[in-house]
Amino acid sequence: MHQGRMKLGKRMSHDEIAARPRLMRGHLPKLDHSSMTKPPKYRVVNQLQHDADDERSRLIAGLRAAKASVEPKYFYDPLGCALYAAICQLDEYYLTRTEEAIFQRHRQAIADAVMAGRSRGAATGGTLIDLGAGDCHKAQSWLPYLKPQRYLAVDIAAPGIEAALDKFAADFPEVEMLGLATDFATTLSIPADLLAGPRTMFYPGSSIGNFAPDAAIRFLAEMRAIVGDSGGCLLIGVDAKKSKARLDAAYDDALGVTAAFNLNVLRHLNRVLGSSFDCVDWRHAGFYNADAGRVEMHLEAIRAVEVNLDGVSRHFAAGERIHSENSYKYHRAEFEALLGAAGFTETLCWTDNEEAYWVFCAR
Ligand code: AVI
Repeated sequence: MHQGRMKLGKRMSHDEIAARPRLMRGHLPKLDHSSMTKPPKYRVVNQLQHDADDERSRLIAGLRAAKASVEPKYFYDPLGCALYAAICQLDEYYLTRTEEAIFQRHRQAIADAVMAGRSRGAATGGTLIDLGAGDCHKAQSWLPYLKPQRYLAVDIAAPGIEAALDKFAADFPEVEMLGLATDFATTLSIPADLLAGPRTMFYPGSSIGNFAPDAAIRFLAEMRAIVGDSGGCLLIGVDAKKSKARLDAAYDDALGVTAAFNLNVLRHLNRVLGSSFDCVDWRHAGFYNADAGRVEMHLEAIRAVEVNLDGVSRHFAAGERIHSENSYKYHRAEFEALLGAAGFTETLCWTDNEEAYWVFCAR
């Protein structure tokens, strides 16, 4: 007998009616046969070797150093990710909008350039490797054009990859969905069994700017090695050098979203380290350093503060800074030189009317 069916011959009280399991007609839960019979829609490989002690020691050493610094990866806790998504919608932060406008305007030409190497390699759809994939939304508009056989989302956030692929797989059932959780800021190595056919590396958002130029060359060379002679290429977005006024505004917006993004690092550090940073003691500094060709972000102590770092007090004088990010900007020729140093020999470039942003296809 069904648990929820009324017993004959006995009237149910109001309380019994309210408490009965909702298995009556019209409320029968549907059995999800698909999840019982179909294989999972995606596969995620986790390469993250989390050495918490090592990470903690590096973090503390950076904060205790005479010139204190923290790695930009500490921006991206859940609130930091939400604040970064908000930054991308700011009037001042032209990067995301401009890149998307270039993609939209030149979608077919860029897709043709990406596919142009295919005759040299296998003629199949190959693998689209989305570096820093996040919620995979940037790749979404490319899939119908590049028609890969496989899509590989690479990101440091393993749970984020699974959630994104779960949604993405339903929209593109013909594409094999794979994920790789790894910290590619350190090194990029993709297991061979995740790759098939020509390899297209997709690295949008000008995130390459967050590497110092020598580290950027190292990382681009790793990408070049993965493309190999498969007939694939690298499709990458890069922010251009421009006026200090425009860059200062992009990294210190009127609403204070970038300030919140930067200050949130202190909350994240308190959680990770048990430190005693108080956001009210600090202010955001974000500005273009034209001599270094980069935007710098710092957290600056408003007043002298003592911060408990792992049981030891660290004194920060008023005006002392913690360096939290660099975002390098490139003239077209400068970035082409970086690509050349990394082993790419052919490049194509698209830009907007103001030459505020570059999209390169390199092989
Ligand atoms: C993720 N990265 C490309 C951003 C940038 O512009 O360097 C991070 C960011 N920092 C402040 N605003 C946005």
